[in-house]
Amino acid sequence: MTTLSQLIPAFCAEFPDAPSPRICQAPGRINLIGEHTDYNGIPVLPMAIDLQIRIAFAPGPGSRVRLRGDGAFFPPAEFANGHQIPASPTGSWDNYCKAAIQGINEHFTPDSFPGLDILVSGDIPIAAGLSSSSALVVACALAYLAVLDKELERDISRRKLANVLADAEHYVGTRGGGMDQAIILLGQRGEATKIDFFPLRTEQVPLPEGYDIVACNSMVKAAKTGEALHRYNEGPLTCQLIRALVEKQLQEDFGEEVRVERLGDLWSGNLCLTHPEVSDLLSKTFPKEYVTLDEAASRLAATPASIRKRWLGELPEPEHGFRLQARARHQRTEYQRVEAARDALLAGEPGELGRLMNESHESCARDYAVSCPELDQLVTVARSAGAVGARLTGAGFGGCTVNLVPSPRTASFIERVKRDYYGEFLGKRPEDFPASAVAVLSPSDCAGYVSPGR
Ligand code: NG1
Repeated sequence: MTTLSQLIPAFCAEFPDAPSPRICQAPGRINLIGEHTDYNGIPVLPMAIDLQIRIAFAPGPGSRVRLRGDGAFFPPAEFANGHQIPASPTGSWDNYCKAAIQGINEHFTPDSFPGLDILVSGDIPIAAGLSSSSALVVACALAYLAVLDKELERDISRRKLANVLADAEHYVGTRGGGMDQAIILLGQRGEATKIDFFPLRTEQVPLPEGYDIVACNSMVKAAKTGEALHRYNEGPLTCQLIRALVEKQLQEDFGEEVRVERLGDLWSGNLCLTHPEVSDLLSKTFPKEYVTLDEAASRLAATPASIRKRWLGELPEPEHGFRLQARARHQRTEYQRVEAARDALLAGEPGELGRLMNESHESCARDYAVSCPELDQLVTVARSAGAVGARLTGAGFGGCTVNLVPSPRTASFIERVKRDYYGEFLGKRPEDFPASAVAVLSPSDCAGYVSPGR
């Protein structure tokens, strides 16, 4: 990554006609537990990490947004700022900047749409489940706010901005929740953060002393574009169908209008069901593993076409129907695990946290089907190499695992993972994978502006 002192001269070389730039940065994140739950309003427990997207920026000419990057992943791009900014093809990196600008425009409805020059640099591995994409969205948003003369906390709170950007990122085609934007904007150095949604709220949680949080990259790219985008969206879309069927069941049980806006509502608000009550409700709603589109339609007194239109879109129907029972079970059990993990951290019980992380991986793999053979192998290797907890982190389908490792064992853990996973399983020579494939991560500061002197 371009260092802070190199960033300003690099910006001036790219944009010789621009005024002197400012700098802002946004960290990646690693999620300790609570996977694929945020979009249902069910809590998560991530931490911001000491890997960053860092950008130098200045007002640009007219309404032009000019983007430059210091890596091959960031080819030059340009677009016009305006009311509705047309998206580039799926997977283009400029879409993340467009998402941020469009989201801020929708929030502030400015009279004019200023230009912006941006030079992006960063060391968060791309498509590794460490949220490089949301870090880019947040960093671009901070830059654009400054150009609009809007100040964080004065004109928009961090909390509000996190919500605005969670919605804004849907622009790129993913139907994600609000975990990434929230932890990137609200995380605190030295601690993990339990995040609850609707309304967004955070609780700082200490990390266990004498343990390291280690990320291991499976080296399977999990870019949420193309095929992987559809696989990711299968989670949020099928959860909408689960929600509708559960709502229907409740209406039948209570004989009145019960509204469930998102699955997390079951545990809060008017319903405030206990975990055993939710478990009973889900067993009743999903007595068998699969629900076909026709069955769902008849249950909801709707047509398959209207179910597609409202919730599923073009999601292909698997041969036996949608696996709603197991997906719903993951939501319920993961909720319990996040709460138990927070309690374990507050009580100083790292062994319990590790156990919950292991269980979470099994649930993500078996019930939610977001793992892959490489991630499964990597957690197996990690556990035998000394991790007390190992699980996939982030969207899954590749990317990284998160591991809880007793600090005295970290060095030998890293050696074992290199030998047994990268060497034996992937068949790579040590020089064929980057040293950063295994990284000890510390909980870092949230996103903000940086003075170049730092
Ligand atoms: P990553 O790992 O950054 O792709 C995605 C979603 C999160 C969350 C996790 C799974 C976005 C921006 N991020 O994260 O909201 O659903 O998957 O827990 O869509």
